Amino acid sequence: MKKGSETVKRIIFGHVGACIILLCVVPILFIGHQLFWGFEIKVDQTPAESLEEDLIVVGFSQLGSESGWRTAHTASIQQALTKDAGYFLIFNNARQMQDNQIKAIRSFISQRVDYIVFAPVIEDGWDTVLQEAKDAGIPVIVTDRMVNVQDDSLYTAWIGTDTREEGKRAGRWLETYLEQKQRQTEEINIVVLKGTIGSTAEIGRTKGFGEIAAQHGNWHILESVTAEFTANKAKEVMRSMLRRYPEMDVLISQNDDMTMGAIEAMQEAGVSYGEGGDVTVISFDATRDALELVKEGRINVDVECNPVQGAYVAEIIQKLEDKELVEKRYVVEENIFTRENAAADLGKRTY
Ligand code: GZL
Ligand code: ZN
Repeated sequence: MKKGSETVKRIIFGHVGACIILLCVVPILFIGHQLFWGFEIKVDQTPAESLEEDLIVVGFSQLGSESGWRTAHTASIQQALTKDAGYFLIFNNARQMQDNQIKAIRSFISQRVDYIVFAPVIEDGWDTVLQEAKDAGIPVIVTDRMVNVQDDSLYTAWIGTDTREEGKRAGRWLETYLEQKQRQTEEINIVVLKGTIGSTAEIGRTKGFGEIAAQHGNWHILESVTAEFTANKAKEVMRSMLRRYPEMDVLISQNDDMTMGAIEAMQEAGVSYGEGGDVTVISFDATRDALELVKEGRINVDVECNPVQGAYVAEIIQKLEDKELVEKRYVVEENIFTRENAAADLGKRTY
């Protein structure tokens, strides 16, 4: 076989081969890239096409998918902002990183969405990007956690929960519980698993519980450590705290996912917990899985944080569409669950 034709053959097959690979690889890379950045690609429609159907285009920046509560919150927004209800929803999961949320909001601005909805992972650091949204004339609706901005005209409305009240409810429950057990004068050793530092839930629950704890000289918070609202991190942190604080009496865990992780660590260490156990367990969120443990007495009390906020978001958007005034703050209803009332609620709970 002549050298030339050999080379030609190599080039042809090489070239054709490269094209085939490119045709296969490029789309996979594109989809992979989009999925990595958490953009859900709606291949059936582009925002432009959606405009013909007169859909309201909403960019939703969700902070992450760290907990059962978060999953329920996301579902609530997606179930409210459906195409049948007149919306084209662009969803982004920021994986608990503020930079990803800022990138997503900038992308929504460049796509000229009608509204931006976002759950800020922490309270600080939003002034610049929210000013860009305001300059672009795009209303911003904050949901779940709060933003700490100089100028509160940078967002149109906030829907969320009163996390400071949640913290106080936990403290007041502990007061009552200790009185019932005739332990109100005992030295009570407390450890705290905190959520994401600087998030509204962490700030509020820490502050609220702290205000009640400050009224009891015999309550000692031995240590407060963040486990980022995740079960895995909480198991790791709790293992270490169990070794360092064998005298632990109370665990305050700022969400149910961390509580599940902490319970695994206590089971592993042979430490008794819940009703009649050495460690009294106080949790937040009141998700379905956790309420099952409340019913069994393995979690003593669960302070609800209500993730069902989608209907509020839709109501606010509709009012804005009709040029009506909207409230600045919408606080959703929530409860506190113990063995006495957990079972009754489990039947109708959607998360
Ligand atoms: C509370 C919310 C918190 C939940 C956690 O408003 O921001 O984030 O308590 C979730 O489960 O991760
Ligand atoms: Zn004790």
